[in-house]
Amino acid sequence: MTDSAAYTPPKVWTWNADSGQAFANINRPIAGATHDKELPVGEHPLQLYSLGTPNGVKVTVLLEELLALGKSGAEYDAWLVNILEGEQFGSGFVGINPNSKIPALLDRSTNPPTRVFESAAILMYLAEKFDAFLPKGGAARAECLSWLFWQMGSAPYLGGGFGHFYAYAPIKIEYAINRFTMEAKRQLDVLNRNLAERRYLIGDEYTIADMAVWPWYGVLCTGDLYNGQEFLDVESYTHVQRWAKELEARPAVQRGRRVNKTWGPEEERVVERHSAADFG
Ligand SMILES: N[C@@H](CCC(=O)N[C@@H](CS)C(=O)NCC(=O)O)C(=O)O
Repeated sequence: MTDSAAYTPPKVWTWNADSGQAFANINRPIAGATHDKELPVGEHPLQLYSLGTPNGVKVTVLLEELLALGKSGAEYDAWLVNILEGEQFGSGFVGINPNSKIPALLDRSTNPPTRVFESAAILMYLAEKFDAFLPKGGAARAECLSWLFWQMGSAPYLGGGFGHFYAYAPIKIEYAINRFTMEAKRQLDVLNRNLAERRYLIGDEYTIADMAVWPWYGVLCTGDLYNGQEFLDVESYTHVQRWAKELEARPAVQRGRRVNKTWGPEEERVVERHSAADFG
């Protein structure tokens, strides 16, 4: 890697697969499959291909909440996609998500099966299919979708920006860390001000917007994301703290966050989920 202060971009960028970047083994400037691999299929109508990262957890929390509500059609098989091993580039996975990122869902209750990719699209699809956690219309629906898409637009600055440069980059670049820390803290303040006046993100109703935001900003404030709690002074976002603690006490959230998890204490991991019995 060149010294960043001395770097002059060439006329045309070329790919150096050994760039020394974090995740260089899976990052590529091209899309598409790298190898043939069929996806496994279980017995339930809903097949989820995922990993227990914040984007994956959004969907497993919703599925567990739907089941807790008694929506038995939401039974699902959650298969592990090991992104560090490049499994997102297998032909079967690319067939349901051409963007090669978890989570991806296949609904086999329709003919032909329906593929859904992008976590917010999956949340909306399931919320509409089971008629829960998404207000049907008017201002409440608009507010729910606004916070849902706020999360989708904001979290890449938290993960790909702050998280990457603070925790993962092989060199600490003050300019990049300052830029993305400023933005991460601004986003936390946006949430904190909203939650100062509301129990959940849109008011008194718990929705898919909370489920999308919690695995990122809730876990950042009360748990362990990028080891940045002290640096970001997360304790000072008291309303986010209160909301995050309320959500993490929900049994469905506790189950959902364990699905497709391959790290942390052994007893918390549910590497694949095929029935409620998998939670032990
Ligand atoms: N906007 C996408 C982002 C999904 C995403 O970034 N997934 C990451 C894991 S959290 C991934 O699969 N990365 C693999 C890769 O980039 O090759 C969504 O919300 O579904």
